[in-house]
Amino acid sequence: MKVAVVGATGLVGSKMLQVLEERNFPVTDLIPVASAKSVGKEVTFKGKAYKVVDADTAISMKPNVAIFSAGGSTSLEWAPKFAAAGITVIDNSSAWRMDPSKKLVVPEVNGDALTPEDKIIANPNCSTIQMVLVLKPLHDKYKIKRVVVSTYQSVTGTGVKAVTQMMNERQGISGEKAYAYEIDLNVIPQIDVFMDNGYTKEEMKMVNETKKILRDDSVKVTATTVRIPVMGGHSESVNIEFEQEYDDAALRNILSATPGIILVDEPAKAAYPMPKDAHDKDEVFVGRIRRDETQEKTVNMWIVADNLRKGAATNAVQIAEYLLAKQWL
Ligand code: 2RA
Repeated sequence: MKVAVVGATGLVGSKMLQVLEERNFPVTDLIPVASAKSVGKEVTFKGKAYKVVDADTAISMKPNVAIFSAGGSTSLEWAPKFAAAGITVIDNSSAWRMDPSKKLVVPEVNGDALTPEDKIIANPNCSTIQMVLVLKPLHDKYKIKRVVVSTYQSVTGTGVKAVTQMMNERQGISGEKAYAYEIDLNVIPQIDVFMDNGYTKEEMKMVNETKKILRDDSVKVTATTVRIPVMGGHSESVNIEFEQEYDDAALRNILSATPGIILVDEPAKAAYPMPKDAHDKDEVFVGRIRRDETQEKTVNMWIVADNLRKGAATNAVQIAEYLLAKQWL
């Protein structure tokens, strides 16, 4: 299997290489792709060095699949060119997510929406992925009426520049800024730009992508997304109101029986999910499950996942695995 990774030198791109290797995806030839300034550099994959090439060269090398994490503008320009050459694109940017002709996929949730004709497939936003994996089995059982989510998002979601800013501030070193404000010892209640409705793009991604992935526009979602100075992953406080009454034990059993979810929920032992424990793991961790005592048919919970893995690289590779299993690659 010839696999191109577009954006191979970035934070998510290099995580994609790590995940492809860890999961033994049958890569016979890796094609790392990056911008002109990185062409000629080398990346290591399965102990072998591969030279970074540009997008045109990558197309000429005829990969079976191209996994993109290179930003929206690069995806808008190049994904159609890869697809036109018969190459299946799995794109981690937001460029195609809300395009009605493109599938937005978390394999465990709506992988069945995929067809062999899908040549550009969108990987959802990291904060959406970890939430919908939890929402889906509960929606199937109790029908979700409304979701209120507040996120606590790692600086790794922004990229290397943000991680460097945080570490510089922590060490009292001045340097390049990814954010308008200090991030260390601070929180920034803005991720991406503000829309006319007063919500940020990140918040509206969670609203709109959740409906698309659950294939149910009746699910109401409202979100507040916040950047915090941590590394290991994104955390989310989620309040879910159901149409039907739920049973506490049954809800826990449903979640613990769902592939990809690990319950960490023993208050008596102060056991709950934290980014430091989710770091570099593919699962979504759920804890602090408790009935909302202010409203019937409503539950609170805390959801944590590594945003670079299940939130990006692993989900994208799992889409490729799904297509491979169907023999569509
Ligand atoms: C973030 N979800 O955390 C966005 C993009 N990765 O910044």
